[in-house]
Amino acid sequence: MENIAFRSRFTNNPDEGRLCFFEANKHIPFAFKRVYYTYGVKEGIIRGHHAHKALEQLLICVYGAIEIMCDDGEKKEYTVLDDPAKGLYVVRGIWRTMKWLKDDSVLLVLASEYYDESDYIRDYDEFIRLAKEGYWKR
Ligand code: T46
Repeated sequence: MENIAFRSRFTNNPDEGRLCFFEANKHIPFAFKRVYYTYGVKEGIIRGHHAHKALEQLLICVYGAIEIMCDDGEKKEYTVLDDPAKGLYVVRGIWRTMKWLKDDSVLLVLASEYYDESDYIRDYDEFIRLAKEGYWKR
């Protein structure tokens, strides 16, 4: 996992806010084919509970605060996303959960591939078995 800070531009008037941007293969390490976002989630809700065989993603909390748990089969890492100018790059073969720390936080995700349910591993025991077998070269 890697934390990525985006380029941020802002005008002299702070009331006008900031504009953040990133470009595929330049500011983030892959070309994305899909964008999705999760919203309308209440505080305390935990989503995810799965890993991906091949998918790489960049997670950005564009509003609010969300805790991301990443498990590579050996250790767990926790990252709080609460800055729209920062993202978390999640590589393949990582079991993840996303916990909403504030009502209505919005999670924006850039994905390296189109949606494919067969890329998901939704059973934790199967994930651990594949990780131990070396399915993902770490
Ligand atoms: C991930 C985390 C961060 C689609 O039909 N197309 C899509 O592009 C996506 C992302 C989902 N779906 C369907 C599949 C399910 O029937 O939408 C439903 C909800 O998906 P899921 O329960 O997997 O949502 P989350 O929030 O647990 O996980 C999502 C992504 O699926 C996953 O890849 O890494 O966000």
